[in-house]
Amino acid sequence: MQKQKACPPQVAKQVGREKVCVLGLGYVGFPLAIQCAAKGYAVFGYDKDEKKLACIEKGENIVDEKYLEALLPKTKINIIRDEKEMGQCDIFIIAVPTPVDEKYYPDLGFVEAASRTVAENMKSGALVVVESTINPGVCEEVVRPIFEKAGWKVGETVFISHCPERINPGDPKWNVTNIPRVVGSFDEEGLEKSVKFYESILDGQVMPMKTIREAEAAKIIENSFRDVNIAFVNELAKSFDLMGIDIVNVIKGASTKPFAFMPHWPSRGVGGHCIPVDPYYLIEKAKENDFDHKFLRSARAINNSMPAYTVEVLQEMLNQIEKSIKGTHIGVLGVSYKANVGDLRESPALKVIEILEKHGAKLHIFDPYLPEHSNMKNIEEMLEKSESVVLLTDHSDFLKIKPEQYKEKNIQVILDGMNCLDKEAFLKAGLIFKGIGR
Ligand code: SAJ
Repeated sequence: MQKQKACPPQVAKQVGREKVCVLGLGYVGFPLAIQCAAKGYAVFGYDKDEKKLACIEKGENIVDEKYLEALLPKTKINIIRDEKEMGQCDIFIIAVPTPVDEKYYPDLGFVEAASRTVAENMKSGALVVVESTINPGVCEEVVRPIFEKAGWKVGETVFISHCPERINPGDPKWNVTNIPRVVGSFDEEGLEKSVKFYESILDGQVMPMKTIREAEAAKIIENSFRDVNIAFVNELAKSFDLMGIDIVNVIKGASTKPFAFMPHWPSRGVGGHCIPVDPYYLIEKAKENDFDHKFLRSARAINNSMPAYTVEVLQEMLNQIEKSIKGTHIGVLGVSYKANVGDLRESPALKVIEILEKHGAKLHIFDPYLPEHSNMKNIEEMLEKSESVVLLTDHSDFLKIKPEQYKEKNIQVILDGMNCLDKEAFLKAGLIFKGIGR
């Protein structure tokens, strides 16, 4: 009898390994899919954006994460365009956006749609993990009913968990391969399956929570914690501006305390898809119990007031040279909400730009990461055309511009909306220089 040919190891490994389907291939889902493939899972990706799918099929790194470059060549994401193909998968990760609408109400539409797609196409016994940021109760009140309506029995023919994403875009140290996670489920078996899965793909702690609501709440308080701490220093910045105290130096001083102090920094405002959004999930959910998160609401109001405050500060600076915003050529450095990435979501820079335009400023905008939102080709052109400059994003390139470069273009007023420039050097050069709270 002919000897059975042994499968070469790489094929043998593929036979029988679990299949993971990631729904939502953005800054959360794409790195996760790559990491699962790197750890030996057969990975399938599902997304509504055909352009994104085409790039992934070409093996492109569709997010600005350097650490993925090394993983990409040896991984493969099989794109699913026909939802029925999901029937082969053992694990589903839902990593779709959970934005807030114009009234700051949580928009769970994407999570509901993804849950329905899985519920209609999965096979019995699959594990479904929601990674999208959701408020406490969503898995119980929104996700679970969708699966039960499709005939699945939670804890028997479907296992549902929540493992909140903790991706920090552009972070050189923490990423999907090593960020510790919390995970909660409706039942012991679902929890076990989830902990086993996450321990198999990441080198970091995976903490099982007692309930799925605890897992939902953990993420919300992580980001609300950040929002209120930023609001704390933003309020101090306004107060210390009136007292002539440099808040940044004060925070640096306070940071020498080796315990019980965690520095946050005032700025032109709080942007991004997490920090300014997540607290509203809690604020809105608590209303169902007639509870008013006054503190969270005040923090949101303070942070939302910073773009207007930034313009007020600029107005005072221009007045020192008998100018007003109206008709003045103002250079804007940065549009992105965060340094060294091109991301406009909830960007405070957009709000500052809107107010400056309303005041009749002539804006010369440059963001190297967002050329389509710039009307200047580079820093030189912006300096050439501007009479004053406001920095709104602390991109590394902007920190290299020397005070002399502003001076030689007769730019006298520089507002550092991110407190990232060398204040002393600008003052020494005889420029009118202010930050936010300094
Ligand atoms: N900001 C301040 N002052 C600060 C810190 C941030 O004004 O002291 C502003 C930033 O300019 C930005 C916004 O707040 O506009 C958000 O900044 P961020 O550093 O929090 O950046 P994000 O939105 O990428 O937040 C992510 C979050 N990660 C997840 O939700 C998984 C957040 O939890 C992290 O704490 C954060 O990264 C981080 O630590 O960098």
